[in-house]
Order: sequence, then structure tokens, then C-alpha cells
Amino acid sequence: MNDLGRLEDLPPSYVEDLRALNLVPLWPSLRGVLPPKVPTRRTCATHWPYESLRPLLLKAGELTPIEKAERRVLVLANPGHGLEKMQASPAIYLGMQLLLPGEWAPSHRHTPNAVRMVVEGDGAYTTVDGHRLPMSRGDLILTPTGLWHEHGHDGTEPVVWLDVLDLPLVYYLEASYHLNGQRQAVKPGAAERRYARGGLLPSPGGRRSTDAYPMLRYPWTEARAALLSLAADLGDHDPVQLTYVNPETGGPVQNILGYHALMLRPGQVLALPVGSAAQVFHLIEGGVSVQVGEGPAGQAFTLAEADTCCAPGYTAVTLRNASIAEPAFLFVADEGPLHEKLGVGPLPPA
Ligand code: 1HN
Repeated sequence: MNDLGRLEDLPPSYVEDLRALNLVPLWPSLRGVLPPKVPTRRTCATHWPYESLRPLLLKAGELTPIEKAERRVLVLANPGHGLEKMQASPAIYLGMQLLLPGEWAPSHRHTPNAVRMVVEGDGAYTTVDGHRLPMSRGDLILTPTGLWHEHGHDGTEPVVWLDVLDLPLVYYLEASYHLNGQRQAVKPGAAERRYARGGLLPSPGGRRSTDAYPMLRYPWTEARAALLSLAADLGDHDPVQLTYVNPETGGPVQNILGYHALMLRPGQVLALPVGSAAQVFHLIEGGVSVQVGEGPAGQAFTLAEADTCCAPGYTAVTLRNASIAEPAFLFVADEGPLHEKLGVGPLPPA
């Protein structure tokens, strides 16, 4: 590969003339934007242990009343992007949100898509598009783009959940904004009852739902049972993974980020396929060691329950269940749907 000319190789007066006309020579920056063989990634493999984060989140509950926060969140920020950018990866925002008994986080809607993965506590609920969705450990709750949502808490203990949004991408697109609203009137019905069994869809009068987001709550009891049932049907070394889908289309639940539930059998070691998309891992149950990248640049984390970590794209990730007696369960968020829509992926070898 030949070295390309540098900016310093050009006469300063020429560079100034270019700048005055909002012009820039490409060749000094070409290798920067198009590096050889592997993309530059700012995303660092990062681990956010829940044990150390939790007291600081509870402290935020003492320091800042909900009225002064609207959403009381500590953002899981990737140092590789700069903490102030509030991004875990190019397209993923992560935050741990605290709601205390009796508190209410008022109704709003916005362009970024969000999901909540419930981490601890009972008695909270999110009302999305008029549907009151109870929140329990491991439940996945969708608040897709444009839908009204608010959070309330009728229980007695603090409730914490992990927010996952495609905010960094939508913000980068200069398309991120919100509208405030009134407390929502609650509609009857629960989609998780309508879509209670895989392979069977409601079709009143022969018509299927055309709702873009027909299911907004994916209870953990269902996902966990489905993983155990899938594991029983697979070989001992097969990956036991489920994807959260829109039951009407079979496609990802949202347009930009993808969500999955993964089970590791006792002692199982799982090398994930290397793709272009960054990934986030949140441990729901058990103990898992995570190896991100290989060799001296590789990083290893030990996830305890409720810990979260992320890995950049184009990087090998290996998960190992630390227990030889019990299964482990992970929630995975990735940028897969976005990359797939854009047709971006690792180049096939020459
Ligand atoms: C948001 O709407 C929520 O509704 C949480 O709970 C975190 C982070 C950035 C932008 C919007 C929520 C958010 C957010």
C-alpha cells in the first residue's frame, strides 16, 4: 500500500484557499475513513457491574426527585466514544433507570425506539399506547418510536430496569425529539394473551393484525420456558438462542436494534459468530464469563447477575457458563436489524 500525500505536504496558502470555499482534499484523510482490512471502532469492550452501579443509582433517588429528572437514569456510557456522548456503541444507548414506590414518570413520546429489560423489583408498570404493562425481572417491554409511554410504581421496593434505545443513531440522523403528553387512559386487553402460543396468531373474521407493534410485553417466564424447551430439543453443543420478534411478521420487534434471549447450558462455552454489529449482553440469571477479542488486545469479564457489558462489531465474543450445575440466561441487544437493512456486513474474503 503506497503512502498517500499529507495535508502538510500542501502549500498552506492552497489549503487556506480550499478552506475558504468549504473544500477539503480527500487523500490526507482517505485511510482514516477507509482503513485497510478492518474498520476503526471507537466502541471499547466495557463492563458495567450492577453491584457497583446500584448504590449510585439508589443515591440518585435520594439526591434528585423524579420531578427534577423526568427519567432518573444513570447512563452506561462507553469511554471509547467519550462519556458525554452517552452511547454504548455506534447505535446503542444504555441506561439504568430507577423508579421508587409511588413515583410517576410522565407520559411522552419520541422518535428513538426504546425497550426496557426489568432488572429488579416488582409493582412498577409502563403504560405504552394505552396498554398497562406490568414489569417483573427479565420482562422485555417495548416502547417503539412515536408511542406514548409513562411509568408508574404501586409496589413497596425500588424498581430498576435497563433502557436500550437507538438514540445515538437517531440523534446522529438529526431526527431525535420528543413531545410531552397527558396521563394516558388505559385500554383493556393484553397482547401477551392474544399471542400466547408460538405459531398461532389471532385472525378475527379471517383478518390478521396490521399493527406495526402488535406485542409490547414479552414476559420473562415465557422466554425462559421457551429457552428450556428449545434446549431440550437441541444437541448439547447447539446454541440455545431465541429472537424477540413481531409475531405477525416474524421480523425483529423494532427496525433498528435486535433483541435476543440466550441460554448457556451448565459449563457450555459458546463462540458467537463474528458480525459487523456491536452487541450488548445483560445477565439475567447465573454467572457467565465473556471473552471479547483475542490475543493481547482481548478483554475478559465475569458477569454476575444484572451485570451488563458490550462488545464492538468485527470482534470475536465467547461466552462461558461459569456453573457446571445450573444454566445461565442472557439478554442480548445488537445492531443487527440496522446492518441488515443497510446491507453492511463483513466483506467476503478475496
Ligand atoms: C426515555 O424516554 C426513557 O421513557 C428512558 O423511560 C431513557 C433516554 C433518552 C431519551 C429518552 C423513558 C431515555 C428516554
